[in-house]
Amino acid sequence: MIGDFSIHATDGQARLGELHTAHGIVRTPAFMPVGTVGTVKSLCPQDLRDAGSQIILGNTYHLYLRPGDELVARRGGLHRFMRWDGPILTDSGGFQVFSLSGLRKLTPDGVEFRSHIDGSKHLFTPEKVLDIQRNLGSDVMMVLDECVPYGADHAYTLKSLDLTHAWAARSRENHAPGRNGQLLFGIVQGGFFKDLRERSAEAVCSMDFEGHAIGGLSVGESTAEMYDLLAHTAPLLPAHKPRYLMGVGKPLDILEGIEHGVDMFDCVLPTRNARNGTLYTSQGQVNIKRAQYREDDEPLDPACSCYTCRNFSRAYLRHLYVAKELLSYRLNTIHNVRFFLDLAAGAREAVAHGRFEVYKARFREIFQPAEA
Ligand code: PRF
Ligand code: ZN
Repeated sequence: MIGDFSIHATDGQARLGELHTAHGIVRTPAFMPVGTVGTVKSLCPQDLRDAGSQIILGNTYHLYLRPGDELVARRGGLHRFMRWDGPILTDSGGFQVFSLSGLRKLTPDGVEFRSHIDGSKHLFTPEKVLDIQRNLGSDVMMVLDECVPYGADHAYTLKSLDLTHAWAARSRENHAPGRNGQLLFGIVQGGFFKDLRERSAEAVCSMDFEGHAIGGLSVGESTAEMYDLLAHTAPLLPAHKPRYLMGVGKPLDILEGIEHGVDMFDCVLPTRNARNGTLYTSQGQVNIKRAQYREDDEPLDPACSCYTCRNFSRAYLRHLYVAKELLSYRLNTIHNVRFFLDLAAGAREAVAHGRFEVYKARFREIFQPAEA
């Protein structure tokens, strides 16, 4: 049944699961490539399938502003519009309003903001962002939340948290479990205060969401601080529902999340870094613009079976990058997305065989020394 989440194996707190959505099953732990405006930048849906993507992420904020969620609805929804027939999760817009738009005003009703595109004024309420996500037709919708900036004090974070919880309650009221086959996930916030994380987990997890996200991490804190809060928060979320760590992260961050029982991840790192020439390989990070690759005829990563690695040399990839050719974006993105999807697939395999610790240790050796 849509919304069912079954766990097939565990290894410590790490889990191997399956989430049933209206557009198919997502095997977890899962990485979701980011397709902000209805495209995972430079890739076709076929590329995403070839790379092994099960589910992709879209953004309410961007699609509402352009081309407009009603226009998308008239085209049959986001799946049909962009020709991706697998599951889609849409973020609520809360985070993007805070990170992208100018001049925001928080009120109990919602958040007023100006478009980063044309400066026009808009209001997001908990109900409005669900209307937008229903127009888009995503499989998993996220509630409106406030991601408090890093460094916010306890008083500010508490006040924000109570607003986020009131919005979560209104969201659940607005979207009954199972409506249109669209799942609704709640978001735990609470900044960098453990008592507030506990308060948030208790409130959000009492609202009968189909899954729970951990928001507010990877916002400028140190890795040690993020791991500390993650370790404290993840076990507070009910084990029988999917857990999603929003906007995280580097390969080691994802493995850390999996180790603490997180099931879903999204991050712009593979796609954004692909476009600036930072590539993830089984031997660590490669900066493809470096002169040492000028006449290097080896594939980018001999251990990778993506289209890029099967067909092209490092010398060619460096040339495309230096010449700012469009194909550079595409070939680099194909590889980086594959790397993150393989990372998650490898984790599933490792959990299934009780070998997750060894799997993680291998990546720690490769990525610990220097990682951007
Ligand atoms: N809230 C929402 N989306 C997000 C975040 C959040 O806290 C983050 C934080 N890493 C990324 N994306 N709604
Ligand atoms: Zn590759």
